Amino acid sequence: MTRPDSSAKTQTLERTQTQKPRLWRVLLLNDDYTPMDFVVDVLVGHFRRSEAEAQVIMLAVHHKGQGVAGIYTRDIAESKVTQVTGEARAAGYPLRLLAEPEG
Ligand code: NFA
Repeated sequence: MTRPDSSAKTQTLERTQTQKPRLWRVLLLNDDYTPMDFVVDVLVGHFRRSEAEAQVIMLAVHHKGQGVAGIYTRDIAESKVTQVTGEARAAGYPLRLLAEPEG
């Protein structure tokens, strides 16, 4: 919809629908050293996965090289990457994660 601004020299575009934020995938990357149990614990503790789901995702990453841990808005996705990477380093593991836009 358009309506005249108070000056009547310009018009303002109005939209009824709120824009949905673009979503970001948090990817989990395989490596040779991070224990499988640690990866499963990360998926349960940070990505709201059940133990069974976490096992499936972990094994898919182990065999295929990478996989999706979860999908979030940009801020949440980036803070998951930062938090989990920090936990992995603190535990002495090289686990890598990254956030990428969907679509
Ligand atoms: N490949 C790792 C291992 O054999 C397990 C792993 C899975 C690591 C998924 C990172 C991501 N211990």
